[in-house]
Amino acid sequence: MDGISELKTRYLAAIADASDEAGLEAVRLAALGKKGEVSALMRGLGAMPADERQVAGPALNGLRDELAGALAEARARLADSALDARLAAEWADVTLAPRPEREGTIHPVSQVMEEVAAIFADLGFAVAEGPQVESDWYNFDALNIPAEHPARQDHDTFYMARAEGDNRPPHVLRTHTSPVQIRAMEAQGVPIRVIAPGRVYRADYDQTHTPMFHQVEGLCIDRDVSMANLKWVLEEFCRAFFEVDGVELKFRASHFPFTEPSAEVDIRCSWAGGQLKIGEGDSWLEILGSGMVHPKVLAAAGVDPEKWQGFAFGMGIDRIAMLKYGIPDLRSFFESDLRWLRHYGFAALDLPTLVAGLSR
Ligand code: 2NL
Repeated sequence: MDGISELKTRYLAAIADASDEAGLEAVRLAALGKKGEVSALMRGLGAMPADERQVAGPALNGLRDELAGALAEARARLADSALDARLAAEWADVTLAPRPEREGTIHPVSQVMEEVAAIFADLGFAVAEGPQVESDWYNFDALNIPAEHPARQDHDTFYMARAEGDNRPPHVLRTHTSPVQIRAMEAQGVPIRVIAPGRVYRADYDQTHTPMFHQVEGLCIDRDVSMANLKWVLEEFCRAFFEVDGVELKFRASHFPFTEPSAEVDIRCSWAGGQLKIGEGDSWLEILGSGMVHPKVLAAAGVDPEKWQGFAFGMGIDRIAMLKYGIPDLRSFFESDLRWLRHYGFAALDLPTLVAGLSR
């Protein structure tokens, strides 16, 4: 059959020549599509005399199968070369150095806690931690704060709810980290030197007070500890923390239920040009409270006040961080960390940069 071998030669050539999948599809339609040449010949089989059909039928079937096979092969070949072309065009250099990532940063309060812990570690103080939800015993009674004391009013302290009908005294969000030190004395006994940094809670919110803030307390109990030791430890701390050598502290008589005698401690400073400078000038700034641990507090912690004595102190971490780094409003800790971060030179985390990063 000359017609068939002509078709076969022509279509096999067209298939071999097709340079993309669309071209190949056009060849398929021309040969094997509903209106294709091969299909038309096959439709003509019915009208042929039987003897011719017996020859033409198998020949056309063979042609159709051969072209279909060639089309499938060509389709695979074109797909392969399309993939090869894409791989050549879109290669990635995995050895390229990555773009620099914007880094987060340690929060200034965390940083100051670390600084404080490191300074007291050099002075022989370990770090103690404890629960933020406390019993009223550890938070108040053990510290010689009586039931009538104003600090125990609903108004100043966050009380946890009790179940209906449960009449035990409610737990509180600790108002200071002193309970951690009571627990430390019970657990480790004396002599003891610890600091207790952490979150504390009071129902207060204004320019200088936030409902959650950070405190570090310190405790030193031994056979022969005096206020002179307290003074030296606090002077060493202030010298190291504020980085001023000739630091001067003033001890002002004061009152706390848990210490006797008690003293508030001021540090020499100046406000020249509205700028606070620690360690020089004619002004004094209160930085902490302190005193000799009250005998009733030692007894409540299971320590014999006839044999042991010592000092304790407490200060606000947010406050000393503000003094060291010049932040005017305590609320910036909650409402605008960016001010802090900029102060530390982390411009990469400022607002415009963050917003640009998000919309990219
Ligand atoms: C302040 C005053 C102070 C203490 C905290 C304390 C702890 C124990 C026993 C006795 Cl276990 N005292 N802590 C003592 C004096 C003052 O804090 O103004 N804090 C911000």
